[in-house]
Amino acid sequence: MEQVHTESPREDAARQPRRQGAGHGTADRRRAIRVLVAKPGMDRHDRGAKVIARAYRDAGMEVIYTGLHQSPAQIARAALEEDVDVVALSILSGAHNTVIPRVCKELRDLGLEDVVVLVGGVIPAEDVPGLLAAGVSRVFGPGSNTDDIVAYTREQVRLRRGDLV
Ligand code: B12
Repeated sequence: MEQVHTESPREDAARQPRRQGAGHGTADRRRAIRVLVAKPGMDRHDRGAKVIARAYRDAGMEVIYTGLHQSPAQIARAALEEDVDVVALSILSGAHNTVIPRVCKELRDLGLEDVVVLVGGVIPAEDVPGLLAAGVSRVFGPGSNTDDIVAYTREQVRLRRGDLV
């Protein structure tokens, strides 16, 4: 990965299969939300990814940014190694229909079904249903409010951790 760790990687995560039910324990409910911000494919538009990474960080979340040009397998592997709650994919290249479902599949193949997958960038409205069917929780287009994104992300993680307050 190219850059930015807010804390050191969890090395043990790479060697062990993901815990069954991870995220549902009391301790897990209290831990800071961990977000992998990723740029899949050949897209060089990185402003949106950096805006989102900063918004999450300012909201107290732990953020790992992959940098540019990540393959679906690299993104899924990073999600496993970093033990994240959220994979936040930013894509403006037009390749979303190909790349995003592959990321979702790679995550499933690694047993990461409980990770929240969010997508943002330039995504035509007619492509959104296909991305949701592939496993994406929600798609955020240009002009999306970062407070709304942070609030939605918190809510989704809370639901997945079984914290229904
Ligand atoms: C700036 C820009 C560039 C810059 C990029 C600089 C950079 N380092 O990012 C430069 C000049 C390099 C560039 C190059 C190109 N660009 Co350009 N670019 C733009 C432009 C004008 C603005 C993008 C931007 O930075 N917006 C500001 C950021 C903050 O907004 P954002 O990324 O949309 O993010 C917001 C939301 O989408 C969302 N979000 C984004 N990511 C995520 C992720 C998550 C998880 C969440 C929750 C939310 C979220 O939240 C953010 C805040 O609201 C857009 C047009 C547009 N209006 O979008 C075209 C645009 C993206 N570019 C386009 C094109 C075609 C290109 C080029 C191919 C042009 C060329 N022929 O060379 C190249 C491709 C370069 C490459 N290899 O990728 C097209 C893409 C078309 C498509 N997808 O179908 C667009 C849409 C222009 C157009 N209307 O045709 N570009």
